[in-house]
Amino acid sequence: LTQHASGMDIVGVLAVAFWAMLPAYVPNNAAVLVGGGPPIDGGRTWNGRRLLGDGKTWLGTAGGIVAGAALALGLNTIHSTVSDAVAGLPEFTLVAAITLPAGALLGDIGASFLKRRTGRERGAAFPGLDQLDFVVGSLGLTVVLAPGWFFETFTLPVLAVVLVITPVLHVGTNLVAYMLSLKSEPW
Ligand code: CTP
Ligand code: K
Ligand code: MG
Repeated sequence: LTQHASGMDIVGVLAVAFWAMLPAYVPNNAAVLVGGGPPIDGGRTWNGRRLLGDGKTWLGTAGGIVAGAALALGLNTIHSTVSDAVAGLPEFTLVAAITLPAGALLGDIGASFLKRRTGRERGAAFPGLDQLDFVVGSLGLTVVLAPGWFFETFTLPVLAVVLVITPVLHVGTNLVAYMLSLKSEPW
């Protein structure tokens, strides 16, 4: 296969962005599947509203982190094979394999906190925040705890592509989950 000696073409940038973010994309969907049981906030309220709400559970959070980390380590095992076709795909360090999904769910939890503070009930939409909370969380936690891996992987073009494809993928997967009756709202 031909590969340009200098720079990476747009397909390469897209591939790196998607590959690197997969462990951050999966946890929210995994949480939908395994979520349930005691909520993280234990039912506590603040100014008459739930701290986070029943939609943020220990089980969903743990399941999402395990799913995302397992995916990252799974991608590592096929890395050498896939690298023959696509150059520049990163291998996940153990720390990045954990911070990507954990940060994604932290961002989602932070968004729920903001939703409750702004009077939105569980499941209410918060356009913009819904699509980007987990990107900010996963990239934020990763840049802090795995800065070397972060800057090696997320060059400016890759970061730009992540910010464009993430909302699109988020809207698409949630719509599919809704149509499959896995999720009660299409966002
Ligand atoms: N979920 C969970 N734990 C998490 C995140 C999600 O158990 N940390 C599960 C819950 O069953 C949740 C569902 O996944 O209802 C959908 O997730 P999400 O849309 O993020 O939660 P909402 O129910 O919409 O709640 P909120 O308004 O607080 O975002
Ligand atoms: K959410
Ligand atoms: Mg929701």
